[in-house]
Amino acid sequence: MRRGTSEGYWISSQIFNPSVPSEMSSSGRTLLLITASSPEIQRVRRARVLNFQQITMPYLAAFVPPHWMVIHIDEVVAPVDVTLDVDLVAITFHTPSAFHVYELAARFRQRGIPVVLGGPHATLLPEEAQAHADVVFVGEAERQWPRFLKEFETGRYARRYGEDAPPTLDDAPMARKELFHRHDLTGGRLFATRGCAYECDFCTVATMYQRRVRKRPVAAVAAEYASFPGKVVIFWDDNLANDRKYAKTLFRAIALHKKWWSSQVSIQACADEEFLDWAARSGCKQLFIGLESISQASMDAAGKGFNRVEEYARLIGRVHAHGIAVQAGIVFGFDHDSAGIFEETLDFLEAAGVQNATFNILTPYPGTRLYERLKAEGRILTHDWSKYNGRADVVFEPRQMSRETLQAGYRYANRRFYSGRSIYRRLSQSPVGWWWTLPLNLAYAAALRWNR
Ligand code: B12
Repeated sequence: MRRGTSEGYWISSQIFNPSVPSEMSSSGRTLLLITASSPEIQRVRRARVLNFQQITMPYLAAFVPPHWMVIHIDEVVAPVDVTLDVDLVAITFHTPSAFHVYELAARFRQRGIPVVLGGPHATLLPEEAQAHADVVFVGEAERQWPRFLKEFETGRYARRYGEDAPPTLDDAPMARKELFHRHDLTGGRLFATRGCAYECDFCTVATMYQRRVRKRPVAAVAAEYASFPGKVVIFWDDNLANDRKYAKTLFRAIALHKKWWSSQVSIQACADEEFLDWAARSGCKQLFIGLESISQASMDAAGKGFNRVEEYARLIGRVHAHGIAVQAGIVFGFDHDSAGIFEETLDFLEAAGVQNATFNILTPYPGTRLYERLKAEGRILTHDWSKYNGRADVVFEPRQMSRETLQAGYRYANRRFYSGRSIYRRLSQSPVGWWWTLPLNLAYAAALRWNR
């Protein structure tokens, strides 16, 4: 196995020299896996300092038979060379990269190379994706992906693959780390569970995973966790606290490895002292919590009324008391949001001493109840998917403010949160993990200024 050529490809099986394409297929077939990220979304995300590894393709690679050579290109780190001589191309993509991916697919298909599309957007809009692909995967692929590869080798395969019932994760393999693009200290990425028990109206997860939460066996997750050479691991779970009993067992199993980890959880878990205690003891350094809004009316209307706004400050305090930093997920643009929401939210985050935040502009992704409602109300402004980026563009008509106010409010939130005054206020209010939260805040502040 080898990795990280100067061209930025991550490949397996044999030395890969793009200038000598005939070498590639000599030992079998060659599969090109692409983790797509359009130039537009990369521009929008420029101010995000951390360049995270997506595991979807290294994970799907683990199902590929050994006689295939696998190349992985993650567009966050390298452009796709559409002249590569491969037998099959498979692409995973989010909604904002859809048009870009359709162009990429066309370039390969013009050369007679079959293209398979899958991931969130293809799952939510399979008919649209089908017009640009030879094969479309709808939803999860644990059972159908290996079946398709076998059928592909015989030359007889279907145009569409999907699962009637979501697969169990009992035998989920480890992702192939040699296909990761990050090999530094922050390189550990895995998932323990899949799906979310809730169905908030703006979120696509319930539709993508057929409203079912599944868990990998604790021993398998602990073994994958231990296999990362670096100190820092992120669980890419939708909600690691879906089943708190499972989570606590997992925390006990990983504690002995003395690594640091982070994941996404719903705020109710923060009322569970035992959960926080074991999270901290097992090395949890930060929890990403979907606070979404400090307006209870917005949370109730979005089907996330279990987020009790009056409890936020106390629960964040509990997380901090366990030495765990908080990254708040915040969304602006709900129907109950008026122009005052930006300042009120920032006042709250500063008073609560929140260490990090991800701000989003409400975006009605297709397949969500939010999309259906706004469409029925005639409030969807565009179907240019590249604008469904949640950061730079407003794609619907907000109820209580203009589009410009929403955009300006989003920018204000980022600028104020990463201003020297706010960083000082927040981190002195709660100095938890200041030795890493301070440099990270300063790096975000610099990146925002640089990309203004
Ligand atoms: C980790 C993560 C990230 C990371 C990782 C890096 C990345 N490049 O995406 C970060 C934080 C950077 C990120 C960023 C973004 N993300 Co994100 N992210 C996730 C998260 C939480 C987990 C994804 C994951 O790794 N799952 C684990 C793998 C194993 O599962 P999987 O991807 O579902 O794959 C399975 C199947 O779907 C299928 N499959 C998937 N793709 C393919 C392709 C083929 C060919 C086949 C056969 C099968 C297949 O097979 C797998 C096995 O069953 C998801 C939520 C979710 N559950 O999907 C959101 C999610 C995918 N993200 C989302 C969004 C919107 C974004 C951003 C646009 C946010 C923003 N405004 O910037 C950016 C875009 C980034 C980019 N560069 O393009 C949305 C997508 C909605 C949509 N309609 O597209 C999701 C669903 C969150 C949500 N709740 O709505 N994200």
